[in-house]
Amino acid sequence: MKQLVCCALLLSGLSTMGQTVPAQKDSAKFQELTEVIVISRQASRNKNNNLLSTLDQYLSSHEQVDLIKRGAYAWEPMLNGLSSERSVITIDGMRIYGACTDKMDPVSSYVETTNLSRADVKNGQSGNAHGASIGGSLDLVRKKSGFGANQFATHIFSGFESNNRQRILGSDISYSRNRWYTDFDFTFRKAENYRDGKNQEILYSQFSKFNLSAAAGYKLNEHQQVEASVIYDDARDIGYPALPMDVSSAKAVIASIGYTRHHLSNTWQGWETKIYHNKVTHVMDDTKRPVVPIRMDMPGWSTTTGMYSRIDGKSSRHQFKLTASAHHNRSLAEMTMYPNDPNEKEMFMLTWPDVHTWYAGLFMEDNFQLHRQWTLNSSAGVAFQQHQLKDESGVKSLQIFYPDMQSVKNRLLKNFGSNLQYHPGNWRFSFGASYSERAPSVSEGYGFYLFNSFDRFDYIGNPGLKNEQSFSLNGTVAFATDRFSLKWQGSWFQIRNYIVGMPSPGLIPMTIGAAGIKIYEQVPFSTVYSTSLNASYGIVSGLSVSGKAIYRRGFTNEQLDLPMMQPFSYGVRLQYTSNAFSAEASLDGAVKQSKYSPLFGETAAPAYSIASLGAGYQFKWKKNSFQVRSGVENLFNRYYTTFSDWNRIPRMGRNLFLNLIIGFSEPSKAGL
Ligand SMILES: [Cu+2]
Repeated sequence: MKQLVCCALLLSGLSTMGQTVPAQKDSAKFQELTEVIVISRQASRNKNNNLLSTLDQYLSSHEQVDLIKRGAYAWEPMLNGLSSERSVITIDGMRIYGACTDKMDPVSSYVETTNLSRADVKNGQSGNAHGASIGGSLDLVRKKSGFGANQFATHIFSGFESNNRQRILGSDISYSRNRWYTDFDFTFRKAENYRDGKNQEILYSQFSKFNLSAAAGYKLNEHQQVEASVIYDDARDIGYPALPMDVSSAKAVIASIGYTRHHLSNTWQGWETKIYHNKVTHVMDDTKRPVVPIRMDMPGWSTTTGMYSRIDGKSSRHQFKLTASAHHNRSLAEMTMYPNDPNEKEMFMLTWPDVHTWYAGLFMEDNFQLHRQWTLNSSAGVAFQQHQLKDESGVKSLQIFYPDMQSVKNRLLKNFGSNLQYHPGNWRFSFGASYSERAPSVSEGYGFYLFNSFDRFDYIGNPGLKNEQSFSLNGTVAFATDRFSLKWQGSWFQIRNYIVGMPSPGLIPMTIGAAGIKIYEQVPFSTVYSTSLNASYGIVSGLSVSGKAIYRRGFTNEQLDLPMMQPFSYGVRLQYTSNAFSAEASLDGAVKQSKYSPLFGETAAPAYSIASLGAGYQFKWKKNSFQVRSGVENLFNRYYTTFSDWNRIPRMGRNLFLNLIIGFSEPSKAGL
């Protein structure tokens, strides 16, 4: 094992792993602070060997993204080691709130890779354009065929994964003309329970998902266009082996209409306005579990309506962008407990007492070309947020704990930051400092007896929480030639008034078997830092080796370790590509976790290393294209669990996958 780590360390001096790529040099300067995860299957920059893998697997390739796993489905993304309340996930700039009190439905669980072209990651305060965030933002950018190609294209894809017998089937169709385009796609996935490296079946790890998406655009004239889009996502029978409950149904409808105008003047280059609406329904229960102390139903609903308007422009040495956004969300969740004794009355309570969130914000970005090799990126924003509890009985319940509590709470959230970049030759140096604030989440503010199966405490929200304030520093050193690239990144966050659940010994929990009650409180500050190194080297034409190494650490002002922090982790990948053929071999692993949070119920995640192989072949025949990919993940069937596995459930053992993608495209007759 030691040898493996050493070997990985040596090689990690070398890559850009997976499909993570720096934003293109020639694109707008704003892009330089954005990291891009390529998802589109048609893009040559998509380096993921298993093209039909879930979005979660795509996201997990990025150094800044960690995913908390409660099973095989709906992994919860964390940015820069900060929990998901501290960052914002959007779909094409649209805000969506999950409807689960137990974080079983992150925003990323309501889309499919077929819908998306890429994911844009912004770190820290620079991710404040669509919501108050301190960790950063993840925008899932939809795929669209666009105007003008005069062509019809379609793909049919099918996949199989052996370990959990996941079947994947889908299709996309796009039709584009000079004045209009339409895109349509659907994806269906169904998986049984997976097996770990000891060939044990992980019960309740099955899932099925159907996703349908349609989009259309119409060009009003040379510089104006309207676009409409809808996504319908319907997942059923989803097991969460790390939790005591499963989900019988998780549904989302996500719709938007947008208007874009180009070239308003020499200064103002583009203006985009979008209005959107989405509704999420989450039905959580324990009907499939044979033995439970008490039967429970816990459905949740979340509805969000919003808009944003963004204008960008340039003058001699400045490029600037202004985003105004507003949204309203309604979150409601309830719990009904059915005692085993039929003579006892069932118990009902609101776990999210009809919480309404109003948000309106303004965010400005400027890119100033100071000198040929020097650039200064600055941004600042301000937002107003209101929480309002509309359910009378919910307010009364919380008033048991907080007698002076008001049903309305207003907050003002501010952020600003700067990033200085220096580009001498093949080198790039960047250094930034920023400040940002966030409001407590719905659960942190108003959650009522939310059971956490990791530390086994019932959590109660605290409406009196102050805003969290984050001071952050970040730095990048990168070097790139045609054959060799190296990138080091580091970030440091000091978060004041850090929100964390703390045991409250006098109170009695609701959940049978719970260890006690925790109330969300604020510690004076917590510190979280991350560092990563990526390198790649082209050995000969077509053959390259790449590596990465990541480490994160987080602790409070009293030196208490924060949970879910990535221990030193590494990856090495050898890739070969020719025109038609591609192959890769990779090794990923981590050392034993030494910093973890017993207060959160954590135990040290052991060291592991897993190997994977993959190969692909593609060819064209007349108007058709064929693509076959195959591979094996966890080649040696290792039994392992990682720092981000909830309750340390074991991960999947050996898994063979097969992808088949058939495309057909035809230039259509000119018209319209
Ligand atoms: Cu749930």
